[in-house]
Amino acid sequence: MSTDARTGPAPSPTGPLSTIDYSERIPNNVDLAGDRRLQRALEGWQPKFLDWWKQLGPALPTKDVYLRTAIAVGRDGWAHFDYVPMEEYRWGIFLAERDPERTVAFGKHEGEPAWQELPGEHRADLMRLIVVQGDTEPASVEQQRILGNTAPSLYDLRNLFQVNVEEGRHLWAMVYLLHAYFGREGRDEAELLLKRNSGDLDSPRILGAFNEATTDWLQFFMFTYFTDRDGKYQLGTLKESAFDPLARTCKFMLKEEAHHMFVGTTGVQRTVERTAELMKKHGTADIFAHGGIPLSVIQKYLNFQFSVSMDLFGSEQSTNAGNYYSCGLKGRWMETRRKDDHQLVDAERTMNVVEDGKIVQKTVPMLSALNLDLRDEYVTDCEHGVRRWNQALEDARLGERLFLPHEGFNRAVGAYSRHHISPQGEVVDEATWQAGKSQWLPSDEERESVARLMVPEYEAGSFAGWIAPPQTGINEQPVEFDYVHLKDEGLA
Ligand code: BYC
Repeated sequence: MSTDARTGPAPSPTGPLSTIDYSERIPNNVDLAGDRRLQRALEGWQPKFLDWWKQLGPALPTKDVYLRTAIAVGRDGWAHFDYVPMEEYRWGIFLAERDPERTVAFGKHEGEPAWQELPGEHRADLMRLIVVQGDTEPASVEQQRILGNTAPSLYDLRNLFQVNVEEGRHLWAMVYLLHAYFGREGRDEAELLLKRNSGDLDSPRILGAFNEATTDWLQFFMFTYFTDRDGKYQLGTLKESAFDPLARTCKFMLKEEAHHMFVGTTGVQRTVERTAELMKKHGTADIFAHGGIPLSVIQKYLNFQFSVSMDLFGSEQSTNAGNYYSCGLKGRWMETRRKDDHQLVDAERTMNVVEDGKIVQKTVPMLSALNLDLRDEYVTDCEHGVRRWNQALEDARLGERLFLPHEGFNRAVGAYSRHHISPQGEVVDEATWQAGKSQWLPSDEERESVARLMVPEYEAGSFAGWIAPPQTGINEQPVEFDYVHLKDEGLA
């Protein structure tokens, strides 16, 4: 197949309208050609993005990858699969369909038509939210840059690359908003999104979890389970925004996000399944020597990624969050399904705080605690995966179980950040924390032992020994499908 045939004009979608125009340099469904200035500005940013991708995107050289690309923003049109060379992936700008009847669902503008233009008074706050969101997208690609070198299978390698190209597209989504609505300042911020880098001492990414190294594939699966899930919840609140272009952008991003979390849920599950198998076979929990990852180490990875992802919700009590809500900038999860006044001026709730060495509850205004409201929804969702992983242990007739650590464990942001809390939720002193840390979080040696298991498996249908194969392949292809064509034939 020629490159043109692979990446040329998109087939007609079978679903509803708003086909994405692939004849443009920047594929889009926002009639970019109708705004020459904006088009030129974004075409000026495009080569910088491609340079960044080349330098900090996936390091493994590939010929082409079996990827999903959106061809229309309709029910059926958004997921089209084909082999695509990674560097020729068509990153573009896709917004969900506009609903001309849409009104603001909460806050002081409730009932008014959603905003098609940017209100000057909310310009700074909206830009901040868009920049923070935008900053996470390239950060995750940078964090995952070298994972391709140790992929446990071609199936997993494809999934990694799918996640990477979509995070790249999510960056495009935020850059479009910055260019289209925030003038020179927006263009400057778009440049900075490529200048800050994950883990860079001088110019790090904005949020903590996006500066942590993704050391190995277990960490990647935990990241896509816990950290991408923060993405799901944050996008879910921005999807409610009165600023309609932001709402429509996030609505479309959420569709793509679902696959990322699937990669995390099933990746951890397959790791647990293999661990259980090896534990039974060898009659021991200490299975590093037998080529598997001990359950205790999986728990420590879980503890780490859950706690740094909890930090991404900000402080439990935040006047920022209350203001965003009252002004209509950022709603709550499932805002329109909530049965209350959508103003919350008199509403209250309880939250946990540490007082005199104990965790106690205090009552606070609901408006001040909206980061916590969202985090609670997130934690409930996180529990589903843990139940699923424990089912795998139960199916293997093992007594051990995984669990989410206490919300206060290992926290750097919010009410617990000045205290030490054990995974079981006990407030502990500095000495106990230092002594306990090695039982609760992965040590350098454990990370090295995990890294030693990360040998690449590039033969179609083969899987590294530490992980079980998936139940089914991607897009109804078999598990042994040749998902990635590697550049150096010697690698495969
Ligand atoms: N690390 O008042 P507070 C995703 C800052 S993930 C470092 O509590 P607020 C994805 C905070 O910025 C979703 N700093 O914060 C996943 C603020 O700084 P400024 C990303 C932190 O504003 C996987 C200050 O502390 N999207 O999409 O109520 C792969 C005071 O904090 C951290 C969003 O986050 C931290 N963890 O809430 C790819 C949505 N936490 O402003 C992608 C947009 C807080 O005083 N962002 N700070 O300089 C927001 O809604 C809010 O900015 C936050 C913070 C929820 C993050």
